[in-house]
Amino acid sequence: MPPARKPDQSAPAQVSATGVPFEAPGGDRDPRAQGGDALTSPNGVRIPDTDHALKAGRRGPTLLEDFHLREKVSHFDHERIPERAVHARGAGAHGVFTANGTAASITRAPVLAEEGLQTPVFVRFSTVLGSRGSADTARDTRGFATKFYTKEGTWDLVGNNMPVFFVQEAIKFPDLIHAAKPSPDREIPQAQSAHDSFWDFVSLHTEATHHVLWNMSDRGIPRSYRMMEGFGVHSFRMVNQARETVLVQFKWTPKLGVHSLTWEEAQLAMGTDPDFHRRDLADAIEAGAFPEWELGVQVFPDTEDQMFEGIDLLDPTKIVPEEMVPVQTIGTLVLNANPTNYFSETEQVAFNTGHVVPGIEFTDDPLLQGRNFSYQDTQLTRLGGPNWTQLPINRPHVPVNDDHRDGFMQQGVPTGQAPYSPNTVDGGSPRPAGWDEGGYVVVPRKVEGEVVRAVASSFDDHFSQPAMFWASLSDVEKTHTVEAYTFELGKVYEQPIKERVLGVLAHVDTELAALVADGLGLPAPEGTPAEHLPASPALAQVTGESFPLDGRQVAVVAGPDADLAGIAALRQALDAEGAQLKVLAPRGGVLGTGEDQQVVERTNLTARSVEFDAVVVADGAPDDGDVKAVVLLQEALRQLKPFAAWGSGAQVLTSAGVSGPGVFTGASVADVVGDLVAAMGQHRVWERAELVTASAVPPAV
Ligand code: HDE
Repeated sequence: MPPARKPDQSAPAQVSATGVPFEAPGGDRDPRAQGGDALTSPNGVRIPDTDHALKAGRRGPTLLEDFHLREKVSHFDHERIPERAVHARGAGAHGVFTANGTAASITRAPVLAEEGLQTPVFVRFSTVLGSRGSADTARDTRGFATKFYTKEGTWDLVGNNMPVFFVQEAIKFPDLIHAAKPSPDREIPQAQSAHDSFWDFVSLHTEATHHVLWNMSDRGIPRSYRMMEGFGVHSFRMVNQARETVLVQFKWTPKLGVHSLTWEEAQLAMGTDPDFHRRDLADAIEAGAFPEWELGVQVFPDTEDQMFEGIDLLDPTKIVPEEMVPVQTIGTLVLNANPTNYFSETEQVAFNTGHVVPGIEFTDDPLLQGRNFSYQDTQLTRLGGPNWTQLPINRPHVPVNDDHRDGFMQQGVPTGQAPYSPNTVDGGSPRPAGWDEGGYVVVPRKVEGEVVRAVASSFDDHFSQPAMFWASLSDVEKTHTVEAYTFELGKVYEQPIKERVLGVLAHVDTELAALVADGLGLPAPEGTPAEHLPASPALAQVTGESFPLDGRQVAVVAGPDADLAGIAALRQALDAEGAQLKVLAPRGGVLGTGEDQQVVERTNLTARSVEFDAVVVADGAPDDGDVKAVVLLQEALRQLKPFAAWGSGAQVLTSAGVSGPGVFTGASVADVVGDLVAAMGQHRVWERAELVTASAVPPAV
């Protein structure tokens, strides 16, 4: 063994990635941030000119000697890392999770069990199919991945906004994704499931029926990441201090309710604002309307067969209705800070379902077992090696002493001579930690069975749960779901694929199958719908319940002669509800002077209906029939948005053909604002749904 390093041979103090010492970087400087006034090269040398290459003569050849040119361009050449194979498009935020203590009886994980404990988190929301630059509002499942930086190590809860999955086994995942991604020859369509290979796959894998139905329902086009539920999908095993176990399924419930876009809004947003969800999340956090969710669990006894009343808890295509097993709230998540740097945080964050903490264990769900391999594996390519947990956003907030050494981009400088265990050279350190020291000691469980490539017969029922989901939807959601199937299948070229999908739908519900067939101009398919559990009201989105308006957007149509004091009063009233007002006028600039002055935030050219949850017309707004303003009002009418107008603003609505339920007019702002706020709390004016159709222009109310 070599002698210990002498004090006078100690290495220089560590510096941060940006070259400054970790301790006391000066001022309020973050040592991770680049700083200093002078432009430098990556090795810290000050650079006098970054606009011109070093040349032999002003019009002469560029010299290889120009290290600044070489490094600048070369670094740029390598700026991109591979995008995620799935979930490439995403948006993230920092936050905090606070446990309420209810889970103490079922888990020993303090992050969930310790009342009042606050754990920092980073959450990344995503679409699944599109590339990193694709539009946010595509019809798709949304990812809802949460990294908890707990006192016992990092825990990643990598869920979706839908509680079921397309396939029951991980080995099917590459097939599913190959079928759902754009065609291999032309690479179209981008971020869409409306193409032959997707529908070919799901019609041949009827286990996908349940998830497809969720995708075709309004859940596939959320209004906002802030208005989505989240689900862990799999059953997990929880272990308490007494080493007793239960099975649980996780659910995030948004404070703002679950709401969706209309298909027309989703399509418009893809053109007018492809960053719709990303912007909504960042703007809400920026405005202090911090998004909030309750984390809940459904708890099941950990029986030998891991079933609950005939529902296989290991089958990720099944749910247990909340009416059978209520969701118990165990904590609250608040997202309160936007990322500082998109790449360093949202792009480099890497989740691993295999990262759990003591008190949370896996089940034998074959999808989960496969995921536990995949997430670690994919980071090796995407983040360039096994040290991805050392990236700032991925670092555990607890000491790490893992005996792992070396590898690309190793950022630690381990000391000691014995990176193996057990050892005597480093005095036996690090040593294993048992249960009492917080070690991840797996609760023994018995497993026996024959080695087979097969699943249990309890995985064979592919239709009863989709049938239950369909039966649980409100009428308006059913209509949207029929339209979504009809749209997507209408984009499919091969008739046999459409017919096969209709054949599948016939096992779900006769009316659903017949309506979609009718829209496609095909005969209604034969088939007997599956028997199912009673409808689960918890699965419907449109229920009459009212929700807070945090971060909602309202347009006020105005112009040079508008009642600016009224606009100021409206803004104040909406501010009190957490909603934001945007002044819309024919031209940009400022309206009025003095106290009541209003900045024009959108012009008729830059605004589109999808951006707003409600539209108000001010007294004195122009009633000149400007086609862009009229289109905005008519679109908002079709999209079932609440309207209000005061004074002469009411005439602007009438001229545009806007009337009927959810249109509030009066002499002053005070006359209309209460009704407006109440209607926005319902998300849309659902009573108007039957009166307007997407093709009715001018509207037929
Ligand atoms: Fe994923 N999934 N997945 N997935 N998944 C990835 O990991 C995979 C599945 C989910 O914001 C990848 O780091 C397999 C279910 C989210 O960074 C990859 C299987 C659920 C995210 C991967 C599944 C998810 C991913 C791609 C079938 C919901 C984005 C990049 C067994 C419960 C996380 C990466 C983020 C990402 C594999 C199924 C959710 C390739 C093999 C079920 C939210 O490893």
